[in-house]
Amino acid sequence: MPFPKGFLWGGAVAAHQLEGGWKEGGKGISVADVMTVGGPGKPREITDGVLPGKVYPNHDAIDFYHRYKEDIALLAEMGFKCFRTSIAWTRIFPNGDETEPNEEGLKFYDDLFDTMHAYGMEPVITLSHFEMPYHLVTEYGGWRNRKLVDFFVRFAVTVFKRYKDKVKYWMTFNEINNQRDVDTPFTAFTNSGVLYQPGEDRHEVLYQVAHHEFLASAKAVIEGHKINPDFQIGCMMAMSPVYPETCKPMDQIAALKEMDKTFYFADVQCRGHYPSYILKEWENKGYHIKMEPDDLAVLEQGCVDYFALSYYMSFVRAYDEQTDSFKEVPNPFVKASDWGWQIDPVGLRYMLDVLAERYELPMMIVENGIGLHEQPDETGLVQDDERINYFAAHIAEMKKAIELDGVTLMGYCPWGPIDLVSASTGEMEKRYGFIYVDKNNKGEGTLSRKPKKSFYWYKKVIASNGEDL
Ligand code: P53
Repeated sequence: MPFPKGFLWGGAVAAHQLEGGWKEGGKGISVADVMTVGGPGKPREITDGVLPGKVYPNHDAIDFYHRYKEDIALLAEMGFKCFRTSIAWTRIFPNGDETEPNEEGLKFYDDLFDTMHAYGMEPVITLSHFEMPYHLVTEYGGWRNRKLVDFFVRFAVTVFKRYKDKVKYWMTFNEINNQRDVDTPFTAFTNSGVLYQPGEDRHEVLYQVAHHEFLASAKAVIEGHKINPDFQIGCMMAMSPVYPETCKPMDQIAALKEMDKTFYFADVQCRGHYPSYILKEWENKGYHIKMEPDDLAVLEQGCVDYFALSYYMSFVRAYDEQTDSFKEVPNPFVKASDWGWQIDPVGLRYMLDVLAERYELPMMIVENGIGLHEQPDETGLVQDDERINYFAAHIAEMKKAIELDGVTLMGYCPWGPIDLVSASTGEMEKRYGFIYVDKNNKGEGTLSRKPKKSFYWYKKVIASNGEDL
């Protein structure tokens, strides 16, 4: 039996991608509320506040805010042992800089967690998942500003205290390493509420921003353990292995350097200090990252308890001799989804093994899945064999990582068990769910929920503790 007893089979979502109710219960405007719908080849627009005539898909999303009882009941029918969601910061501190929390927001998550527990479902909670208060962007410049550390810690401590007997598993920042890509506005804005300004060195800004987030995360870990020593507080990384294109020595360096952009985030959060390759880069580029005297000690003390990761795809890098630079190239050995995400189940085993060897921490896969274009057939059923095959192949590799390679895995939460708003494109029609939601990219539909074929398949997987794929 590769999967231990008590293995956390479940699914994962984020508040802004499914709740809707963007102005209800005293909620403030978040960064997700000023992002329009995009599509393949059409990036989401980040608007200057909420503008008339634009479509903002997160405002209503799939109305989980009002329908969570019905939705949790459906997830329970699949046998979910856990459910990962985030607490919308803006429901608790609508502007982010208040001193007192919003009771109505706290009450909402009390009810949500109680509903989960009624079905024996363990909440797995992200503190910041692409949904920080927009006020912190306009008034403070997002995480560029060190004041955000205290605002975040106040938010974290508030919810830690409130839910100390209801939530055991926490994560601080979702996919904190997404912002390694400084070329698109999306990552800096969703991760950190940062809009790069013309002429500034984006990497230097990124390192300052991330330093504030590392501090906030470490302080949250330290404070969280005081509130409940049983808390398990993790980091959360988007992990995509990067392979060298060939066995040419410089291709190895190309792949390694790309992986380091991600490892840097994990190294600080898991090992408690900056790795030497980053310190050298700062020195070589003349970067000055502002720190206060105690910061490094805080990082050292605030190491995470476990490693949470999302896994969707892998990449390939090559060294380009002509330009003496590194570049991304497609992988001819794997297929890609309609959105160009390269499907690679073996990459999951590879990634888990590398992380286990590097950090020696228990791990939780808190996202994995495939976005598909889907239509119900004439009987109303979505026949999503492609999704079933995707998951079966990934779970089989997970099993090998545990059984053959000795990886410690706490749980598995496929992304978007119920169709929801895509983070990168804002589409409803990039569907991940075991449950179909009747809503399209224009926002039309009845919002009715219906299990897809994969719903019954995943139920069987959970019931057999991963044996029956
Ligand atoms: P969507 C990029 C690369 C890997 C994961 O993504 C990513 C992203 C940014 O979108 O995000 C995570 O909806 C993220 C979720 C997101 C999910 O992957 O763009 O944590 O919020 O929905 C899937 O297809």
